[in-house]
Amino acid sequence: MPIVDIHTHIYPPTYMDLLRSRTTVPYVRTFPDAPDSSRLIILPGEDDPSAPSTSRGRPIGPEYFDIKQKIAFMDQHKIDKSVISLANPWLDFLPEDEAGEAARKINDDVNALCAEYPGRLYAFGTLPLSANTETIVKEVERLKGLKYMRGVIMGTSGLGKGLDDANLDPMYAALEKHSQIIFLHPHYGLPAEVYGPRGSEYGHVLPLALGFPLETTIAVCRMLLSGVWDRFKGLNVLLAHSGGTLPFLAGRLESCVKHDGHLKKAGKTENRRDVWDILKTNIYLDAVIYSEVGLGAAVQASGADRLLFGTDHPFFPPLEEDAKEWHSVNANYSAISKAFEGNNGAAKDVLGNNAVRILRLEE
Ligand code: 5CU
Repeated sequence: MPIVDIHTHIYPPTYMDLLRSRTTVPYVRTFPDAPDSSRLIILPGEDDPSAPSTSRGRPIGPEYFDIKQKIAFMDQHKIDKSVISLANPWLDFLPEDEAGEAARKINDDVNALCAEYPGRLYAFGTLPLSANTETIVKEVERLKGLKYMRGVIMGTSGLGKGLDDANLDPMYAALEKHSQIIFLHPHYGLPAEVYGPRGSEYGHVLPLALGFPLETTIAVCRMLLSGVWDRFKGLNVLLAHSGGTLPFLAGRLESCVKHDGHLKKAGKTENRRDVWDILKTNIYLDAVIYSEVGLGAAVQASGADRLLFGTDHPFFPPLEEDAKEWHSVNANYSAISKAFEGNNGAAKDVLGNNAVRILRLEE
């Protein structure tokens, strides 16, 4: 049985060049109080000069961009295959006239990295979402011809107005037509004010533990409420972090829909696909939730045949300098073994068989 990591990121050389050439978020820079340590600044507000130095981005080393380090990490953690993806914030920040070419270069770069390790690496491509829809659709079509590409990763901003924007329909249509899955991943979190005036005292904990999953949850609920899956019944989406909080909140979402007078008056409470149908038909969930409790909700919502192991490498490395194994990875392994105690078959499916089947990793 192969072990497959479907949530594992890289910043390929072209993208690193871009980050190093910039002086505003997202970028890579050093700070005067630590001139030898490059820091990756990607999240909104992370370069606030008043923030403590340890919450200014994160240290960045070759594990973020050197494919040999990805393979070494896979070997260390007994991972046979990885489906690598560009990490956030992808190309969201690029001007319209640069995005198309950047996407082509980065996707070619990532495809070439996969070709160095045939059978071990596959990838999700990235789309030039700040370009026009014609350019986006062209890239979806071009990705079909890249041997190792198995779908696309994207954030929640869409063309700038979110994923319930009807102007995204040509992209959804192209992705559905070419059977390309969307790996939906958060980046923007929630507005900093929700974390209160003491937010920066808590490092990255609140934005990463809560902002990220809530961002995903809101994005996917907006897709659902706007009828994306009523229009594109074959559109498949893999949700990061076990669906944010969607499995836990799905019942509440449905109840709110059924009790909404505005939706009823507009005729939107009838003849619609409900969240449970979509969770079991169009949505896949990664198993990057670090506990059997969250994993249990994911299994109940979508089924063990739609759950896929991941690590989030190179994020969440151990803080001890000499640690070889990553706690974050072991927490995900351990959650799977506890959630599927006595059901070895399902555990193996989540660890790898599902990914091989869903993402065609034997081709
Ligand atoms: O630690 C972080 O900021 C992140 C991030 O930005 N993206 C991600 O996928 N995981 C952790």
